[in-house]
Amino acid sequence: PAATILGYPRIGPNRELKKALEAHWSGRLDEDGLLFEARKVQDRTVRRLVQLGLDAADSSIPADFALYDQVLDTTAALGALPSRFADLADSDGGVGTAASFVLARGDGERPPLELTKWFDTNYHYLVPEIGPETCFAAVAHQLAGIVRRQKDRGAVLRPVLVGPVTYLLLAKAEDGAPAGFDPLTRIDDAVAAYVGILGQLAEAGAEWVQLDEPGLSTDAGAALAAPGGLVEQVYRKLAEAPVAAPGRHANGRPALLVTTGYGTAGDPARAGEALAVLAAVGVEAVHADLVRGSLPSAEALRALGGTRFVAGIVDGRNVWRNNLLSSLDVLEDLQAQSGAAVSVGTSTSLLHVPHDVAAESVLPAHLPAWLSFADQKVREAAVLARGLAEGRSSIAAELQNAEAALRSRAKYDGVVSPAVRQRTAALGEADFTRGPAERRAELQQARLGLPVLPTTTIGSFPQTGEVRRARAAAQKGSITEAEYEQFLKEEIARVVALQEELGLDVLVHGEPERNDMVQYFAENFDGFAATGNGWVQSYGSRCTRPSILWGDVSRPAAFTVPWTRYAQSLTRRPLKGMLTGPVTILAWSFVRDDQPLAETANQVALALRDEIADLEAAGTGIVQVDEPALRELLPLRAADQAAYLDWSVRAFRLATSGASDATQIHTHLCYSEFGEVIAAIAALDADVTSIEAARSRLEVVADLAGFGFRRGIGPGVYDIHSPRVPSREEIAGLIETALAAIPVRQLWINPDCGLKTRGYEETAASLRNVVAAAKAARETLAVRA
Ligand code: THG
Ligand code: ZN
Repeated sequence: PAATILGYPRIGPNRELKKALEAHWSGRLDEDGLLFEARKVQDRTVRRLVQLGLDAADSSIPADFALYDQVLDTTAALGALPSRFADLADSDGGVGTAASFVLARGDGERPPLELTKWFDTNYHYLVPEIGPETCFAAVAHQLAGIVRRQKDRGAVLRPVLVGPVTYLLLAKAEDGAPAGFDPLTRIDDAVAAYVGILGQLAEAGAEWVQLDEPGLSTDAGAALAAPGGLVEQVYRKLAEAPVAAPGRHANGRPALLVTTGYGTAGDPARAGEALAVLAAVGVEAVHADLVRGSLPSAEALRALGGTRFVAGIVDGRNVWRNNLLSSLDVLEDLQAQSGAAVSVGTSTSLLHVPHDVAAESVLPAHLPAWLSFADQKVREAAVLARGLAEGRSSIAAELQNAEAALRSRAKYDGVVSPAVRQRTAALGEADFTRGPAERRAELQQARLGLPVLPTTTIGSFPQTGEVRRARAAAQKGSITEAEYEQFLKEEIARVVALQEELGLDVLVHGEPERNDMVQYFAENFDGFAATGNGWVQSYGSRCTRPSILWGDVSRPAAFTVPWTRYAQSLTRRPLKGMLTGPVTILAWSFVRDDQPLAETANQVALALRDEIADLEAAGTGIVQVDEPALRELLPLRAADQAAYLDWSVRAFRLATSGASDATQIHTHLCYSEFGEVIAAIAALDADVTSIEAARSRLEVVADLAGFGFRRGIGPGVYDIHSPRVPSREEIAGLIETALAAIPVRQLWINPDCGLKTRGYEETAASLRNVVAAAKAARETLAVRA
């Protein structure tokens, strides 16, 4: 294939698959109905990709149609059920659609497979659980069925699986496996099953199979990709597989395309070596990410020999229009240097970007021409492939259009704002530093007068259907702005009254005015635009609509202040102002690619700093700046992590260090695997940090104590990820655990995370128990003292 993509958004241009899945899970659509809807999305995708320039006859189109998650589908194709789900297997070891949803969502007493971030993205996959006894079989029935059906319709697709090395790298040892068990020790059994799957797919009509090995771009995977290593052994076996099926290749198996992505596969100092290793054992095509990863060396390119090279030059992770001219320069160079045939591809699957810029109606007029969503990216790959094959003149008009768009972007008003540039250029160390922490603590305590073990929540209260309906009505104009504001005020008043009644010490306004904690800030900052339909899958049927940060960022006017001030006017207890931190704002948006992230982060930080100053001026004594995504952007390679942590911590400090020493700065982080970033979290220098902890039964307090964490800390004592109401005794036990490791004057009592997704009934009952447990602990402490 001359042009291809690694994968395409699966959710449907109008979230058709999301809606069908949710209808199915709620009982409104049976399995046949769901599969019918899923096939409609698949057929539409194939039609659309042909329209956009891919060839339906030569395996250019990936069959990448997971209903929930591609790692889950690989688990299903391998029949690799964890023992706790062993009963879900069909008679031949297969895993059907209903069974796969049990893995994804759990049932009755069984929790689902764990969700974890897919590399350094905002997509989450279901973690395979592998033990010494896990079965591996060749049961790729669904995938083979898709290939067969599309073949009947005239399209020879290229089925996609997660490759065996990455699959086991991403897996965790199942509960009950011997201590230190490494899923990779099961590689031979897994490879044997992949060999069988290649046969099943060949029989279904596949001529090529795509095996995704992005795991080779991590430190752990890179170590396996060196010559003579595990990757070489695995792919030699797959390439030599004795597959008995009618196909084009000598031994009957389909041709193999091995993709990498999310960085440089293998040793970054020897870029391309991992690809040469794969080529040498007989893999027919290899792919490299040329956006995040390095260009393969000339030596590696020569070593590719007859192996096709898929150049991942169209960015699968961001939305900016490709610089076709500079891409073509690179591609021509690659073609000249490698004996290999070069195809044009995407750096990763297009899963990470929305479907189509043309479906946008609310973007500011200047933006669409600068952007490329999935459909535009497919065209870019096709155009580049044509330019490479037929010469620049064959794509002269496209090159010119892309150039014109880039030029207009570079000089557009607001892309560079002199006022913002002057401000970042003038920053000095003092702008990143607050007064001594002990002094701050004294001033804050004198001002706030909080009891020991102060209780609070993370910020959001349940977003009821009523709140969402009111927001939608305001957007449509079916209620007036004044009516909407009145509605929000009543909602805030209710939430404040509830917290007073519950007896919480530090209150919040509940955030009913916010849709998404990043989009809300994007809508109120200059240099940012929100999309209308730019949905991107986050996990399963859940999507987010990342905003687009296109210009220099500043904050034209205070926007959280009116809500915070109103809420504070209703209570004498301290009420927190709530902001989202600079790193999270970047992590959950599409960010301009024409300057370093650190520079953009500082601009966002200054906008937040302005908002904090206005909150202080309005009398707010506590401001929380959430950074749930601080760990998300952490680079995959250890060698790159220190530089990232340096700029990200500095951005947080820049946002918060304009606050007076008497203003208490809180932050919230959404994860409990704390160890690797604990020093960075301490360096944020927040006065109080709340973290997720309840699910791991407060294991994290040992890390905190070991590190010598000095500031206020609120390890969550109420797991808000489930509707379950924790009992007072249970919470009391967690507080005891915390007190055993953390000095009492540092400890805060709070839930794990925001309450946005919970219902009011369980929230009130749970918070009542949280407050009661905290009060009981205070009394015990007073007696002991
Ligand atoms: N906001 C943004 N990005 C995020 C999160 C967020 N990335 C990481 C994490 N949180 C992802 N988790 C979720 C959780 C829930 C939903 C999406 C991502 C979700 N989405 C709604 C849906 O798909 O129906 C749509 C929400 C909406 O209307 O905006 O429930 O919090 N930016
Ligand atoms: Zn959280």
